[in-house]
Amino acid sequence: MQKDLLDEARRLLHKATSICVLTGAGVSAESGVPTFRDKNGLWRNHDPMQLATPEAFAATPALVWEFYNHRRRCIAAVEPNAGHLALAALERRLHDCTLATQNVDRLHQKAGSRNVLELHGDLWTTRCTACGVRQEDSTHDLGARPLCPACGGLLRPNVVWFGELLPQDAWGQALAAAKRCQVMLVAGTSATVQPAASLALMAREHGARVISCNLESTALSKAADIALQGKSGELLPLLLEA
Ligand code: BJW
Repeated sequence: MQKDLLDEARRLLHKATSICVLTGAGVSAESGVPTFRDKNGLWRNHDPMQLATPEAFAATPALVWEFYNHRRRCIAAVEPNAGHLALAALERRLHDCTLATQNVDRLHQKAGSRNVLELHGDLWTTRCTACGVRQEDSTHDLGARPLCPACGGLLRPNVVWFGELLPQDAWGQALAAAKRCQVMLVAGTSATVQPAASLALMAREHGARVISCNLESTALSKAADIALQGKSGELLPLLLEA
């Protein structure tokens, strides 16, 4: 059964000239990056509303920075897996391939993907809460109250918290890619967070076939044309090999 689905998905992907990919934390799980909502996920012991909202940062910046410094140390030590590499290879052989990721770990870029839209920002960039300046900084631990070298304001992680708008440029490009693609490939996301999760449905409304790869069944995998169950580090290379 899964073999038939895999063959059908491979056929669709090989025929397509325009593909949009949406990834989530599950794609980095095999690299050793914890997901959010799985039983061993980041939010097993933490309330997201106390760590991933602008209100939480305003109330307890040191606690929020402790969480993000921990995450920076974790991703500094990991490497892309076979799923990231398969997606990078797909981009190299296709003229129109857009990778929209909810991940903030930069592992797609480390694997060689170039056309990456970071819908939820990234962990290696800081943003000044006073003057707005963004700066790349690969220091693993920035301390409890990192300050802006330009104006002395408090820095925050350049990620998108609940209640905040997605970066409009990245979101606009992701929407356009979802609307024009023939196949939308969704991997490793619980598809619970909007508006990112809506990209796949948007693609479908515009005529794309939707393929989902996830360890578990999700609302999106139920709505997909083809739902493949398994690890993305195993499924994506099988699906995308030339
Ligand atoms: C594997 C695997 C393996 C494991 N192989 N698979 C309706 C419309 C619009 C907005 C909303 C709405 N209802 C509610 C909202 C607001 C909110 C929202 O969606 N809330 C829901 C939770 C209900 N959205 C927002 O606030 C967004 N902004 C917005 O909408 O602005 C407009 C607006 C403003 C004000 C009011 C209303 C609207 C912003 C969302 C920002 C999300 N940010 C986070 C944190 C980023 C920073 C950080 O990293 O700390 O982004 S939350 C967190 O969830 C993170 C992730 O990118 C995101 C998605 O998680 P993901 O990637 O799916 O991970 P998991 O853990 O959930 O799932 C992992 C999956 O992998 C599982 O399915 C596993 O089975 C699978 N898996 N191993 C394959 N090896």
